[in-house]
Amino acid sequence: KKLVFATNNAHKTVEVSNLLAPAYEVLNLTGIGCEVDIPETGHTFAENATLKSSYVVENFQLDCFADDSGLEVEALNNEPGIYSARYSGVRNDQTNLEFLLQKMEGVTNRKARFKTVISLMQNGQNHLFEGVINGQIRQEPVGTNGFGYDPIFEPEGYNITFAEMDLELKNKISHRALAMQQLIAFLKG
Ligand code: ITT
Repeated sequence: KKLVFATNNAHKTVEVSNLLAPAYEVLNLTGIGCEVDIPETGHTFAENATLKSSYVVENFQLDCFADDSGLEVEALNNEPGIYSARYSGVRNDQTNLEFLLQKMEGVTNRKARFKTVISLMQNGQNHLFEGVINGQIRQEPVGTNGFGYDPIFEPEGYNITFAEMDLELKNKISHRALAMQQLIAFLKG
């Protein structure tokens, strides 16, 4: 069975495809011939996830799901949040990570959490699933796996960053994995 995932983020596609295999084959936006960067004008993860999933329903008449996610840092009033993908003003993971580390210079409260909200549009109905993981922001980036802020995020209960984990471990514990587990349970009915 095929499931449409309304994303342009190749890293998200890899993580999600892995969680849905072998039961489902995942088609991302490129996979359905959608070349658009869907506008994310909402004020919450849920609103933005719904904007992405609804866009595909309206323009391609396909049921689908979308993921809106980001990093909330306590000492930064939960920034970058929904602005995680372009926190520094540009859409570049490395630049955004360095920008965040700079803001955290001298800050002792390193508490942060990653959040994912998934919107599943099925038969005209919107179903929302949320995943959260707590952790802390490292002083320096470590690790080369994953994407985004992974090299500076150490999840609670571990002494390595997301970027030091293999896909299998990140996919057991991450915000996205937790939201996906709920989506999968829902799909199983
Ligand atoms: P789509 O909207 O096309 O799905 P995107 O990259 O724009 O892709 P978001 O709007 O949800 O996705 O922005 C999420 C940003 O938050 C992403 O670019 C990363 O910087 C960060 N992020 C989200 N999940 C992450 C993860 O698992 N590890 C590291 N950073 C993550």
